[in-house]
Amino acid sequence: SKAEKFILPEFEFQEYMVTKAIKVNKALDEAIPMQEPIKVHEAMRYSLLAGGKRVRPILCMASCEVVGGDESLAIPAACAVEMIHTMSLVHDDLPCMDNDDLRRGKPTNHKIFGENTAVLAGDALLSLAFEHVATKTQNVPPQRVVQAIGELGSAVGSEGLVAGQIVDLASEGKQVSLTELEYIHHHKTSKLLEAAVVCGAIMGGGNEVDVERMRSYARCIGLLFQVVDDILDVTKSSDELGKTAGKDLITDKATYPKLMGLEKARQYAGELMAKAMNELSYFDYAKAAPLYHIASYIANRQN
Ligand code: GRG
Repeated sequence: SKAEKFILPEFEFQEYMVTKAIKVNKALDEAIPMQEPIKVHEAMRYSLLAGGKRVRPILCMASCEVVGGDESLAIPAACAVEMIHTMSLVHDDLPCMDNDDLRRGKPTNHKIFGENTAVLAGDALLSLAFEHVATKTQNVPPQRVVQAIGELGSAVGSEGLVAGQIVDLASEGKQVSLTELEYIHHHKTSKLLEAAVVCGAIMGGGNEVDVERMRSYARCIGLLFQVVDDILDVTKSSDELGKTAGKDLITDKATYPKLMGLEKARQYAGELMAKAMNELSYFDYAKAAPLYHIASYIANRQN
């Protein structure tokens, strides 16, 4: 693959991811103490602490560090991004949306707490995300905090996640063009990854050029994530004729390999990774190590 052409900086990637995830998990745990009304706080904590990969908060912290900031500046923003991501999953799983029973290997929020509580827990997580950045960020100029809050808002709203979800819902059972597919992925996946990375760079004190380079990096890896997901869908199903293949046939879901062919999709993934790496080349090589490795990981993951 294209990825092998890049020489990655030597770096303990696994250890880095685990260390960062532990910090994020601790901060998330502290962000929502158990208190009255018990039911909603329990529901919020259930999904937030259910053990996602924490890719978005880790990206936020890494982006803060690449522009020269201390990780601590970005931790509240990193938590906010994970709260938003979690609430989008809770609402996405509801019977009125995707109607899923399992998420992160556990019963979905509404299966445990009921639909009404799941809706409210999602709303509360979304509100808390903004409150958390506004009140818990320290040692960052207020103008930067306000800018970051604006980025988060636009990533979630009717020009962000909500836009992606509503276009996705409208496209169900229809033929989707490559342009529409890209629109859905860009809004459902890339926008929040972008906000995570951009907020990190803003909190870390990055200048405008740095912030825009990191935005471009984030867009590339967001799209890359989806293209690779689609490629894995095809390659997995041809290996084992497993569940994925069956599901695809039924929903007739549009994917990159279906719309552009497997080889073109692989080539596209390679180009996206190269572009992401190129944006990083403007930063200190050692400080950018985690971000190189995250891009490479997204490009080369096998499941
Ligand atoms: C945001 C107000 C508001 C409503 C939500 C439901 C909805 C609108 C949007 C759907 C967003 C959605 C489900 C996007 C898919 C994103 C995605 C790639 C999820 C998988 O992310 P991972 O792999 O998951 O990072 P973990 O569990 O590891 O965190």
